[in-house]
Amino acid sequence: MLGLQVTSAFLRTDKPEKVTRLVQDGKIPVCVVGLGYVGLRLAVYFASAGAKVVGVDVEKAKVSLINRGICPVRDSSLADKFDSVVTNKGLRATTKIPRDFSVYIISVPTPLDEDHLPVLDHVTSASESVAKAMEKGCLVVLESTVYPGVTSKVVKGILSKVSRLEPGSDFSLAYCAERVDPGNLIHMPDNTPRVIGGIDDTSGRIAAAVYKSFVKADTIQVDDCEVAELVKLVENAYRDLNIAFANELALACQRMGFDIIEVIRAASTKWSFHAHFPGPGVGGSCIPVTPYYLMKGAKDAGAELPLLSMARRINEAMPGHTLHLVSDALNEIGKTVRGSKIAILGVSYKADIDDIRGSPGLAIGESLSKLGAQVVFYDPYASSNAVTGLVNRLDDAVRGAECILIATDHSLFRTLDLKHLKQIANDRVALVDGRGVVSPSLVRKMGFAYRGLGRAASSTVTAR
Ligand code: SAJ
Repeated sequence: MLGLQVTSAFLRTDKPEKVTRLVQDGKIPVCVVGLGYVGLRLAVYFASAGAKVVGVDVEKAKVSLINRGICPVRDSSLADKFDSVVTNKGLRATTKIPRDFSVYIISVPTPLDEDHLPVLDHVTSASESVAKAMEKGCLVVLESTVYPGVTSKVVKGILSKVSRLEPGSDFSLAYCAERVDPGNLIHMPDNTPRVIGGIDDTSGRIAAAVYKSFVKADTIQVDDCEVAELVKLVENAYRDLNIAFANELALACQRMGFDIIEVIRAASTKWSFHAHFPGPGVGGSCIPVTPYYLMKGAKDAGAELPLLSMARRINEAMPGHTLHLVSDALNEIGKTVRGSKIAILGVSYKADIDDIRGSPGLAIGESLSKLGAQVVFYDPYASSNAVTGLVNRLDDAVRGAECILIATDHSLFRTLDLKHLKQIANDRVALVDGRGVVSPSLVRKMGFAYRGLGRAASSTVTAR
């Protein structure tokens, strides 16, 4: 590994393309702090571009899995690259932040507390650990989703205080938001543009050069860290707003006698309509959280974002609306929630991944259990040690059930053998589709009592 003085010379003064090449040649080593869904993917992509990468995580079990060549997350879009970088030793994991690395990238969780206020504890503690390990001439990048000012005030303050190095002249500091969509096989880290902002122009340029070692798409350098931090919040808040619009429309369509899925599909034939669909809740650790970071940043500056908080209220109410559909459908077959067996298909927060953080299915299941239902979960992506009441076989979940609730739009739930499920369920059975994945007319024809989020309770013609 090049001595730090040399790399720091490259890092601060040399042509950016040299930095890119040195990263790819393994001469500028990269340390990724935090190996969650985002950090692990980042470490793997840097390593697959040739970089020497050390991944750091507080979870010993995760570190040992990675060093044994076992990917700790089930994500089809990561599996192959992970195997190749671990076999050729491009990626090593540890619990201790290595000293005198040229590049440290912090990618740790930024959750909310019970009052929906941002929690920066992981960011501050990671910054302290990096500050103790870093030397003159290095680059530090924050990837975690934060509100404007965290990089240039909170992180910069900790790094300079603890390392006693001068930001800018002694080390570079930038913000580069992660743009990861777990399970997405189209938008991958190497073909997704990245927005980068530095505490100064040089920091931004160097950070862009480091990311170019694996990012083949554009690296867009914006004015400073604050702009880059705000861009990330805007991207995700935009999504939360549009999901709320789809959810609000869905509730109206149920009453107006329309099928929201048909309406949105048809509307999305217009060039300026970006389709979002209703769901039983907005899960994950990004979309439901980001709007609160944006509201906090705005509020600190005396600005209000009422539309965002309204959207959050709409989305946070969707598990309740879905529960109502279950109760309504059960009533149609002369049953109540209390005493009914309810099979919930899907605990992952979104299709075709194993992440259950903020899972709408689990939230609804918990409420149904409290109302006296016998709730059983089935999800081919989830593991039974993470979910109580999860069964490994679909038939075991559905056998004797009075209600089937589809809570996640896993691809395989679009081709369920409904005829078979009808045969093994209770003789009178309801099916509630929270994701618009089954055909209402087909389900009704099979004799299910059907309810669909955003779809009229009975056939659309009679309801209008
Ligand atoms: N959802 C809906 N209706 C929709 C889209 C999503 O109800 O039309 C629900 C999902 O089921 C899920 C939640 O919202 O429960 C979040 O869905 P998501 O696809 O946005 O999932 P995330 O959290 O993985 O979002 C990621 C984000 N990446 C990160 O910041 C980590 C976000 O940047 C992307 O916009 C998003 O993927 C994407 O575009 O797919």
